[in-house]
Amino acid sequence: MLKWWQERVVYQIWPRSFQDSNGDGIGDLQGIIARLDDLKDLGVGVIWLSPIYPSPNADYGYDISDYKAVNPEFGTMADMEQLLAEAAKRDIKAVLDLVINHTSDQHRWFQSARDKNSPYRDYYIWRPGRGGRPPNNWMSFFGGSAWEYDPQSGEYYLHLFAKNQPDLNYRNPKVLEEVKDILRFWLDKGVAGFRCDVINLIWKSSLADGRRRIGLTGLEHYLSQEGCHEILRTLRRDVLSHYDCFTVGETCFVTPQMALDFTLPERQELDMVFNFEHMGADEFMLKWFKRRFSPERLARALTKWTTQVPWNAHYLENHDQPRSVSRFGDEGTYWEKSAKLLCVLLLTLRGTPFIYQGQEIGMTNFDYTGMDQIKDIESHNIYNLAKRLGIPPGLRWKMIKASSRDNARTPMQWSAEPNAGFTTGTPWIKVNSNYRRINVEAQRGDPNSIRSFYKQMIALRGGSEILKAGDFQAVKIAKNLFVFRRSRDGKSLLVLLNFSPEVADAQYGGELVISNYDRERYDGRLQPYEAVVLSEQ
Ligand code: TEU
Ligand code: CA
Repeated sequence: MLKWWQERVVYQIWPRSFQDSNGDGIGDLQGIIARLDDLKDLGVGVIWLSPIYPSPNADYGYDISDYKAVNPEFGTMADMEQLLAEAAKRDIKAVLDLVINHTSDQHRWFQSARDKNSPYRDYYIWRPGRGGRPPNNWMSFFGGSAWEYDPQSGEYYLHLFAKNQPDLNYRNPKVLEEVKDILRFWLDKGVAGFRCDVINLIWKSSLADGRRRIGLTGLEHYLSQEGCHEILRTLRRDVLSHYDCFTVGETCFVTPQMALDFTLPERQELDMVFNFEHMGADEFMLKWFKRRFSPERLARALTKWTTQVPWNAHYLENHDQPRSVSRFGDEGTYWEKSAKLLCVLLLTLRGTPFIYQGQEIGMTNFDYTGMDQIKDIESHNIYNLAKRLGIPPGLRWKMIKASSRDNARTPMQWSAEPNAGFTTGTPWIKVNSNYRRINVEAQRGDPNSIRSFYKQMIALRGGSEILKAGDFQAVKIAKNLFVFRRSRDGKSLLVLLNFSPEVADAQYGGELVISNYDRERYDGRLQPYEAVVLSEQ
């Protein structure tokens, strides 16, 4: 018997860029409320809100300065309570982002902790330097050392991400009690679960120097450590198990075995995790080093995870990743077909599908021309690091243009009105100029639109025990062809995906269930970027 968070499709909202309701150019909670009918119409069963808490916006909400309040830029606690009520009226559950590896450096705990005698000192990880240098050789996810010197207290503090995001110290039991309190605060308001930010990094087994590696020196001391499992079991036992809720871990560098250790029901830790392996299908080592997209690599990663881990959280894009149609599909001739192909892939894999705002209308990477338009701290840090390393400006910009998180953070495109109907004011970040062509209004009433196809596929999945609960088996993985079978109770569906602009020979039999092309029956040849689902009975 499936749980509700396995039956439903999740829609991720990055509030700052979703819908502005008061003309200040920043998305907000009343804006989300105004769009709930759109999401209901799409067939969404859960919304995941990226952080809605007060934040100085060093990392746009992932640096939290108060865990039990609402960012005044987004609205009030009354707005949040109204949002939860309005979503519930539409049978849409809401989950929040739980960011407990670190707080903002503006959180009152940290501000107090800068005093060595503060009771909050040990909420964070402080160490003296070594000969005027950081306590160890660990590197930050956002480039540079993972330590920042604080002159006020004469020591360094650890930050795996930006220096504005000091890591919490889970060796201090008070920190875990604070987290339990935060969970209860929101669960008592009716929140139905949490997406747990970098949750597999929260326990640092040692602060010893790390083995030298490209990028994240030190990773082996904090990646998916046993202490992290103990914390998750405690949170589940003491809080989460008392509510009808789910948790999905964002677990970078996770392996299938680690995922099993986090998510097998008998482990009583997380319900599912996001992995990143398929995101490497167009990357070389690091996300900043692009290589030609390989559909075969994408298919192999998805097959590996879907066969080795019983239940996955599947996604193709989010607020950290470039747009999937630009990356794994085609922005030109086959924009619509390839967006629909990616829709079929996401909604026919075994696991909970996560759709990111704008993916349902085929929003593309940004059309920015320079760093002055970029807001993301990660992009600026990497750009400056590349500059220090002597990488020429043209190549630096090419890296940012292809991989910047701002590709996913341009305002949601609702209509062809100014600023794509996102705001009546000046948007906090530039709207993609293609909004007149790509927007919800243009697609809502068009039965052949990408949005209409998402609506169809969400309904198809919702009505199919085979797609929701059926077994998965890869049938063929070739250069541009991915064929897999979903089966249950003697019935099966075959999914055929052609990731190329060429016609592909794919001789498989079955009754046509759906294609992203207009056809009555399947003839054994996939058109460019064609996706076909066949019923084999
Ligand atoms: O991201 C964690 C993470 O792995 C990032 O390094 C991410 O993979 C990278 O930015 C991709 O380019 C989470 C949040 O999703 C991200 O928005 C936050 O910046 C980060 O944690 C720190 O909270
Ligand atoms: Ca606003």
